[in-house]
Amino acid sequence: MGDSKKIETAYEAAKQRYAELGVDTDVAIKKLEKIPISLHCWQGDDVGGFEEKNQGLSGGGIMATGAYPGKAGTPDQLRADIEKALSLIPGKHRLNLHASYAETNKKVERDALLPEHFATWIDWAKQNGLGMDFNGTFFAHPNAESGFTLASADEEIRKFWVRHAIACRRIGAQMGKALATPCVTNMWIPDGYKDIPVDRKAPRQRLKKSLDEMFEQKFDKNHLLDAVESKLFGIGSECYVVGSHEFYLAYAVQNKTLLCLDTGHFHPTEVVSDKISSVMTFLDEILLHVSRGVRWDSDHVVILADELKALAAELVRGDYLDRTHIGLDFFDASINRVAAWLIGTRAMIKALLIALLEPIQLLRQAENSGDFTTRLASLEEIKTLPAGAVWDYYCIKKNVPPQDKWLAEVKKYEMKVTAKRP
Ligand code: RNT
Ligand code: ZN
Repeated sequence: MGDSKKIETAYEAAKQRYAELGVDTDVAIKKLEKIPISLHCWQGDDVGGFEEKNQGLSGGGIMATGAYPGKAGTPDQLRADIEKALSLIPGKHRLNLHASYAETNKKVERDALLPEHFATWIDWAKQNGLGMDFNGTFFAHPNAESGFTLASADEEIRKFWVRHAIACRRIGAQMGKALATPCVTNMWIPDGYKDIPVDRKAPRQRLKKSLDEMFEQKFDKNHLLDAVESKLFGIGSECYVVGSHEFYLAYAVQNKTLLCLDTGHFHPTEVVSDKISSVMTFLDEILLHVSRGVRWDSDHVVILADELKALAAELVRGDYLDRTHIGLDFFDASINRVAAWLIGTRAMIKALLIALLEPIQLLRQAENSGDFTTRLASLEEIKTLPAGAVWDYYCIKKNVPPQDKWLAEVKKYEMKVTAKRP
């Protein structure tokens, strides 16, 4: 029996098993194929970007570690790597770009960036049928060396970053217009203190002022959606981060922006899965940065962990998928970077599939009738339902390698392409 035949047979058996629990696997697959994941460009080159003088990440509150060979060194290499990754991921997805990936002939300051500096990216996205999302780059820059950007007490520096944000929103709006799908433009700043501050108030007031200035201009929501991203602490901002969760949640509610919840930006026992239904009671839409926190790091490659499954389950159970933009945010320089994208993105899609296959009626019935014994027992039993058989079938239906077969493709690409890079 050929591999595809085996997968189809296993799928038929899985379909029957799920049907017994009132779940239609074909319907789950139909829903799954409509969920785009925004693939972050920065996994491909350790958040390096293509500015004239590559400043690296120092001082930015984030850090890529590892020295695996073969990282993308040019925009064309990065695009080729992303194309390779996308060719091995089922479904239609999006590209999430940072402002530092502009393509300019000569040095263009960040506050002078224009949509034309992203024309090649936009054309490429169009050719590949990808929507685009965008991010301001508020780190790895001389004007970020003090550790403060939009919340800086230095008015010239603060204004510089406000101009950068305004430039980014114009670029995002142009991306959305050109690709006929709204571009979620996210703002994350590293601002904070390594040690205990005595004034927690003034920087937050300055940040509010900057945000108000940045978001003054209104754009068509079909082109641009603004998002603000909170964080608990960063490297070098352990004691105080200006843009905390409370700060941005309040700002987003008051100003009707999207809130970006990065799953690596909270206390280790605090989970984003529990926050979705709270913030969605007050916000129209959210952006997710799906990541994996490990001890002090917030950016490990996403895996199919319990919390990822819980997050996906919340999106499905609450019917929030239409109001949620799912982006990824991790950067691991210690393994093959194309494989990192694939591991993380495939894990995210698997989690969504498992959520869509959940026999929710049974579970709700148990909960609503107060039968918590059945609820817990059922939650345990469904963990070993044959979701893997549905996943493999979904992969072959979408013409991408099922199981671990994508890895051989990545190794081939490594030998032929990435390993040859200087
Ligand atoms: C940093 C934020 C931010 C970055 C990217 C590169 O803690 O998560 O989203 O990771 O913008
Ligand atoms: Zn993030």
